[in-house]
Amino acid sequence: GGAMAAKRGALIVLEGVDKAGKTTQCNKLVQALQQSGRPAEMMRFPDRTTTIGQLISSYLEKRTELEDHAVHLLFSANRWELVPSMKRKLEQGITLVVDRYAFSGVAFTSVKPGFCLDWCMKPDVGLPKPDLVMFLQLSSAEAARRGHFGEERYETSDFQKAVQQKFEQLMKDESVNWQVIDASQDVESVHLDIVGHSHGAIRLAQDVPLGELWK
Ligand code: NYM
Repeated sequence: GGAMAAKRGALIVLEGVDKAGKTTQCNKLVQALQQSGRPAEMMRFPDRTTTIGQLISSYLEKRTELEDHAVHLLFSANRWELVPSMKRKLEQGITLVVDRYAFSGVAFTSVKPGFCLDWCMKPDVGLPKPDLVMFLQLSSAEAARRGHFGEERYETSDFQKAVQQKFEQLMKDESVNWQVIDASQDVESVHLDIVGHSHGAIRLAQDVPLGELWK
């Protein structure tokens, strides 16, 4: 681009098992960034507002059945359909704070019988690569202490434990900028950790082009 091109925003993802506090922390991060004068917006996956997202939502609410491979591809398609608008916003200098991304996609499906990590990753290869992925770490005992799981599909303690192990495998991949956050701390302490990592990522992202995930 020309000398006047605006600095791009950063793509920041929060991941973790259910009850880790991702949504609360995404909201607080967006607020903190905006208050310090940095344009920022929150996104979440699945984005249940699109046509594909409505199919996913109905599946998660157990109102419909979908074949396991088919629903995996729908979760991925739901990310790809948002890519043009994500890229536009990042180019405009807006930092995107994303509640779940391809890592949830892989971790949740790969727990199902007959799925391997490799097959699960393929449809998401080439997505915009996050500049920072923060994994909100929470023991299953602590998650249980936070109250009952919901009624949606996958919301059982055994499934979540298996998902946690898949996340641990994904975190070995050093091509992704993972940061583990201790989510058992109080909300404000978790927030301060997250803000610290985010400022660093925003600064670094200004000078490097957006990458492609797992490519
Ligand atoms: N989930 C989420 C998947 O199985 N695959 C995906 O690609 C993504 C992004 O959907 N249990 C699962 C994880 C969650 C559920 O829950 C979405 P929520 O509460 O909307 O984040």
